[in-house]
Amino acid sequence: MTLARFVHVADNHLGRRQYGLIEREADFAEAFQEFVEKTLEIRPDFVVHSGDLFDSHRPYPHVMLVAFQGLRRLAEAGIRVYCVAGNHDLGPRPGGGRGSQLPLLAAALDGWFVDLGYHRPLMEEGDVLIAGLPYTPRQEAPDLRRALRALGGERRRRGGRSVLVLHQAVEPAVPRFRAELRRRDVAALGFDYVALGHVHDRTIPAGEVLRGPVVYAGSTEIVEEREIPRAKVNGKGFFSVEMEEGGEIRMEKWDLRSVRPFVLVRDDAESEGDLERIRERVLSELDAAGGSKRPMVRIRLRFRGSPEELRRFERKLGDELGDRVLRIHVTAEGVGGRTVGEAVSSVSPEEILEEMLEGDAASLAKEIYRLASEGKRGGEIQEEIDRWFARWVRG
Ligand SMILES: [Mn+2]
Repeated sequence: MTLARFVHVADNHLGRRQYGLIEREADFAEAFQEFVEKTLEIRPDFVVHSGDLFDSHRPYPHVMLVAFQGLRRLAEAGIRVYCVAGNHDLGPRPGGGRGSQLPLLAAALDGWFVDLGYHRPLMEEGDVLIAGLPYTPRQEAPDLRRALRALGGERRRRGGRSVLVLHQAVEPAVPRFRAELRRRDVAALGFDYVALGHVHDRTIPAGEVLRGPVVYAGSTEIVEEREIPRAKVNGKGFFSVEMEEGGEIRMEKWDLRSVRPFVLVRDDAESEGDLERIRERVLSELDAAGGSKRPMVRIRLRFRGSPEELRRFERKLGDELGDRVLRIHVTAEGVGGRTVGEAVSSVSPEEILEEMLEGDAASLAKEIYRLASEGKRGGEIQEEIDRWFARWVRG
């Protein structure tokens, strides 16, 4: 007998404007809306959301509205959403600590949206205990593990069915040196289902009936190019989960139709002949792309020719494909990693910074760009850098 049925979703990254394209921002909103539609059809007892609802801790007002309207539809259908903040949802709070938009949504949705955190990590929905903590960075992993042990103890004390919701890098999905937690430690806490976010490739359930699975729902759209190959095989979407009285778990995979198809071609090119071969490859992959939207074409070349040759190639492809694709984005790297040419419709400064820099440096550069583009002046930007530096030194 089924005791409870819920939906597990994560990493919607609302507001992400990939390649600076407004169409890509709309794609992320549409994937989220399709998740809402399908969830209304499923009519689960509740939803767990494992973080990164937003792409930024400062979403634009229209992006907040997309989130609010979708969540309100679930609320009106009597479906409560239990959410934790992901690293993208979180930003610095003046005076210390981290904050997100989730408390605002919780207040606006009057109990139908629950922001699980260190302040309130446990809730009960019917007979099911739901525990969750926000993203906790690696340098605070000891605090996270302590809090998890306490939640595991509380679960044992109460008994009954239980779900744990987290947004973390868990080994072995993530290599040990970048992970905050190990899967077997998480599994040992004894929850019937562990709903994870952060890794954007979804976990494919290993069988029909499971015990205590530790599962990434995956992102609902393609956030990073490296997700493309697995998205082609496994799709993008969310899970519905049935909890049986005896502790068995049955998962069902739901794919989203609105996800933008990608044609990704990485190749070496030394001559115009090679470019011709690559052009044919793009055309045949485009024929096989499928999907309900015009594909995004992404070509990454290691290239020995001239920038003129590359531009001719890009123009020819553009003329040929024009209305069959959303956009063609070609980057070419010369010998030694030097960029010899880039042909792209419109790229945001954030995208360029992301390509140029890595990790903390990219985040800091984007933060400074954002502050400057919001009209912040020297002193305020300086304060932000000081806060960043203080955190970096502590970490
Ligand atoms: Mn994410």
